[in-house]
This record gives sequence, C-alpha cells and structure tokens, in this order.
Amino acid sequence: MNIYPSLEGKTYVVMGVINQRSIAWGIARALDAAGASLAFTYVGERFKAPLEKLGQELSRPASYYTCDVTSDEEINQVFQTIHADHGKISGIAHSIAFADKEALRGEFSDVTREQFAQALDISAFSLTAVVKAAKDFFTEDASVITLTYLGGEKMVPNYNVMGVAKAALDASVRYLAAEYGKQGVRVNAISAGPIRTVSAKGVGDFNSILESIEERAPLHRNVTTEQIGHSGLFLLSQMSSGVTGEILHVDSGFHIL
Ligand code: N5H
Repeated sequence: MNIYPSLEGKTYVVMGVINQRSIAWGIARALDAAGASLAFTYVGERFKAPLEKLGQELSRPASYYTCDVTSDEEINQVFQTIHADHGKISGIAHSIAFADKEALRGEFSDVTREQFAQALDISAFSLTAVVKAAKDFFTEDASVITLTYLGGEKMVPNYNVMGVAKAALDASVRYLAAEYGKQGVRVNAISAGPIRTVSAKGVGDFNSILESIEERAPLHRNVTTEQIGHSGLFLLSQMSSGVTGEILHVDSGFHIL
C-alpha cells in the first residue's frame, strides 16, 4: 500500500542537511518519495559539494542555495531566489541549531552572554526570520516545521543553553502559528528523540543516552531519521491540515515518563 500523500508539483525548502545522518535528510527523503521538488539551503561553501552528492540519491533534481541564518539579508535573498526559481513554496523544514560546545557541558549558569545570544539567535530566532522572509511566497495551505527537543521542556543534563533555545523555539512555533494561521499557513515542531547526527557528535555519553531510551521509553527502541521523515511528511502535507502550533513528540513515547 502506498501511504504517501502526493506532493507532485509542490516545492519544499529543506534547511539543515549536513550529511546522510541529518534529520533534515530523513525529511527530504520522505518529501521526495511523495513526489515533492526540493530546494536545499546550506550554511557555507564547504557544505555544498557533499550535499549535492547526497541529492543525487533523490528521484528528481534538487536545487541548492547558500544561506547563513545569522544574516537577515541572506535569508531574504534566498527566499526571493527560491521563489524566482520554483514559484510558490508549499512548506519549509527548518532543522538548524547551534551552540558553542563549551556551553553544552558543565554548569548551565557558566554560559556567557555571547554563547547565550548566539544559541538563541541561530536555534530559535532563525525560525521567525525564515517564516517572515517566506511570507509572500507561501501557497495558501503551506506548512512549516522545525526540530525541537525535550530539553526545552524538562531539564536534561548538559543540554544547558540549548534547552533555553528550544523553549524559545517552541514558544515561537505557537506565536507564529497564531499569526500565520490568518493566511492559512501552519507552523509545527517535531520533538525528536536522540539520534546520532553531527549535532550529537562530541556528546561524551551519547551511547548511554541511547541505551536509557531502549530501557525506559514505552517503545523500548530509539527513533530513526526515517521515522522523523514520515512524521515530517505528515506535518508538511495536507494529511495534517487541522494541526498547527503543535509540538509532536516522535521519541518512542519517552516524553510521557
Ligand atoms: C542532552 C543532550 C546531549 C548534550 C547536548 C547536545 C546539544 C546539541 C545541539 C547543538 C545544536 C549542537 C552543536 O551546536 C554542536 C556544535 O557546538 C559543534 N558542531 C559543529 O560546529 C558542527 C560542525 C556543526 C555543523 O553543527 C551545527 N549544529 O551547526 C542532547 C542529546 C541527547 C540530543 C541532541 C543531540 C539534541 C539536539 O538538539 O541536537
């Protein structure tokens, strides 16, 4: 049985693929399987070639654009260019975050003003900047998703300033959903369980984090980028046309504990 909704002829923007393990890549693959045309954004020239290589695995040619989300100018420019190249945008997958790795261990309150501002800027404000830049280019039923994590709702050791950034991101989803709902655009987040991505690199006890999910989560297994992709496809397609402002936990049920 083909469970995929048809996204043929529709363009989706995918921000934040860095390699084949990226959550954004799982989402891109699900969108591709549903027939969507994809526009990828990457953060710097060194990420372009590997991303283009990855893109060759897709069923149809994708396009690639540079966009550093710390620059309003780059964000505005990239959406104008994508609109010029592809026409209206049916949705955006925002899978972007950053915090200084020094702030991701030790005591939370050792975070500096600069580390705090940077983590919030890239990981939370960027969603609002992106949605605003795409405002005039959305289809009337467009859908936006971002990636969040439980550490924005509960204290998770070492997540520190990223927890504060995710709390701001979750709140941004609700305020954006209320505002852009007026033009029919939906805004939701997926709260993914831990996955070994570039983002998890350098996390000392990541294995034990994964093991504790297997032991304690209702489904006793970790989630895959494929599962996040399927849930992303649901939220980005009309399968979820009644859903906005939602944080959907795709985490084997861990958040209920
Ligand atoms: C409780 C945990 C483990 C500890 C915290 C991990 C937080 C990770 C999120 C941030 C976004 C990762 C990050 O910014 C890493 C950078 O400091 C260093 N990496 C880089 O500069 C690379 C090259 C670039 C490409 O990376 C980025 N992000 O731009 C949380 C885990 C159980 C779950 C998890 C890993 C959550 C999450 O938010 O990703």
